[in-house]
Amino acid sequence: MKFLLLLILFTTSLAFAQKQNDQLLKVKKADQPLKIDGIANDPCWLTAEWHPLDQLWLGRPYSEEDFSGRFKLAWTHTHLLLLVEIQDDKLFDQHEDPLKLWWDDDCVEVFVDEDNSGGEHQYNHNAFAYHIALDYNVVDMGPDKKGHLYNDHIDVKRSTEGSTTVWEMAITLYADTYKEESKTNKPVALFSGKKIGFALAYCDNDGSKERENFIGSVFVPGEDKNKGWIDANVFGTIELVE
Ligand SMILES: [Ca+2]
Ligand SMILES: [Ca+2]
Ligand SMILES: [Ca+2]
Ligand SMILES: [Ca+2]
Repeated sequence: MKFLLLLILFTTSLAFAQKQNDQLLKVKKADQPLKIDGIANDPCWLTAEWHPLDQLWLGRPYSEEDFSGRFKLAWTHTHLLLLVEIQDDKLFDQHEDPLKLWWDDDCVEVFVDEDNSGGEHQYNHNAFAYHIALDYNVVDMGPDKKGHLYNDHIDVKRSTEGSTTVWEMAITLYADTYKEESKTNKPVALFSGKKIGFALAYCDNDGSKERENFIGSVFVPGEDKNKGWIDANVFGTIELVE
């Protein structure tokens, strides 16, 4: 009986949990389309401000040589634009198959909730959690509870010099009505004033069987901080401005 009560309390708290918009970033519009080449000399990157990627979601405290990261955002009417600068002492891609344990290879993870609704998204498209691998494969879990490639959602290139990797991406946004089997999923148009649920993370592995660290861009309250892949309420919010 006690267990049943707890279960009811837990499920209702999930259902009524509201997206908080306290971790808000304003994102400026780019005047020109991006040249996706992993080089940050596009006009929009010269004026956009850096945001830290420094919240430990999983793993042990790390040194600056092991990992540090920061990012910039911009937008056009067709794409959300993202620049990620990562210092990582070893790039590690142990699984050649992009759909095998993709989160245990070095990868950038982009969380996008197009309508900023928040809520549960583990096996649906209320939000996407794109894992972008070193070889540019883009993976998320589909409604069939399996990994799928969404390479046509993100145009990405990286450049690596020493331990610094610059990732440059143009992300196409899709609504929660997205269907894997459909050829006619329509991208969502972006406009000034639009709010989008957003978070960024990096899975750092330098040679272990499983990822060593998982570092995110937003503060997640509570003990379990690895919630982004299930719960879009923990994402930050971005607001598109001119
Ligand atoms: Ca560029
Ligand atoms: Ca590392
Ligand atoms: Ca949503
Ligand atoms: Ca690494």
